[in-house]
Amino acid sequence: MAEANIKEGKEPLCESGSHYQAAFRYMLLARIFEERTASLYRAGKVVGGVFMGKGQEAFSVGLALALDQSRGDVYGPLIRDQAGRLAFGEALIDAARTYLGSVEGPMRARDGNVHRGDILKGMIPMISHLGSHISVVSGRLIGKRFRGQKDIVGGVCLGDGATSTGAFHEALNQAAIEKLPLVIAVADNQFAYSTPSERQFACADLVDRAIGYGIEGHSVDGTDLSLCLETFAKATARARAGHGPQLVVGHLLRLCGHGEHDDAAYISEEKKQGAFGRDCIEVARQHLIDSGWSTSDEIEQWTSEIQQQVEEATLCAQRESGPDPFQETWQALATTRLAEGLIEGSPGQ
Ligand SMILES: Cc1ncc(C[n+]2csc(CCOP(=O)(O)OP(=O)(O)O)c2C)c(N)n1
Repeated sequence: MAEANIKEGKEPLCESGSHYQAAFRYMLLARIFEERTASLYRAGKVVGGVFMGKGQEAFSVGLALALDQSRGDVYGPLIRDQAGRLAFGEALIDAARTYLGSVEGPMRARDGNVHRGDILKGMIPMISHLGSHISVVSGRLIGKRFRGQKDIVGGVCLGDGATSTGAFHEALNQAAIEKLPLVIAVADNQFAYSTPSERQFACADLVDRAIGYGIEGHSVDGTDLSLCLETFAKATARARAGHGPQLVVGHLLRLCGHGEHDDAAYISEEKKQGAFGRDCIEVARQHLIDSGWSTSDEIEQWTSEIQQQVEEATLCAQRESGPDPFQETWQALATTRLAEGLIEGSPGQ
């Protein structure tokens, strides 16, 4: 029987300073960019919602860095995965252009801010926030299997609320039966909008569900970057080696509202002071200093470089125009690319 529910230990098995530094910088870039975007939203410069990944950056980056775009891995990020998107290769300017409605952006300003992606690069635009996202990534993996492509892993991101939907159960069951090389990252941030976890599921840890589906599960402190990197590296390697779907549950707290329109008044002080209420960026910053991998001066230097980078990207996107309705074809972007034969296996090829 497959090994199930691998509870991650407190100590990471191996670590490299440069890998950890790189992960931290993506986390910092995501945080600073999202804070800038939130302030533009409050100033009325962003149309649509702004959803932040505050508190989830370590978990997000852990999955994205474990995937390998050059091998054809696919990644299905969600609304709180700015850090992972950047780590998987999204250009900051593409994120800024989408939020600011520039026609130069990857979705030509037609899609919701977080509904962006690049199918050719393996980054699947999210179709819904909830469980149906899994089937889209599974479909991509099955397609690659039909074409004989091997050793490819798909990573898909979910929240705890997604695990309460029927689509989650159907998709997990199918992935288990097909033994898909799928890593399902569930960020248990203790809330689905304003519904707390205790009103959503009765098991002690969502990872316990892995046993019922016959798949392997991993439970990790999502505020600890070392453990996140370690856990996702292990889960991805097992998926690639043919051990089937891997359910990775990260325990953390959403350190913001559901979106910037929500003040999160329902998140109690007790939860904020709880074991998973700490800020993963602060934890990682301290770890960099304590391990001697970086000094606080160095981290300050990165912070100001990143602030500059974010400023340049947002200013550039703000100067660009929106789409001209008379020039646009209004076809779905993926369809245009299919028609042009740009997607592997498409009729045009
Ligand atoms: C089928 C469906 N029902 C409801 C919604 C509205 N909705 C969007 S996000 C969300 C809560 C998601 O919570 P969770 O999965 O825990 O993710 P989190 O926001 O905490 O990251 C809901 C109910 C939706 N997008 N799709």
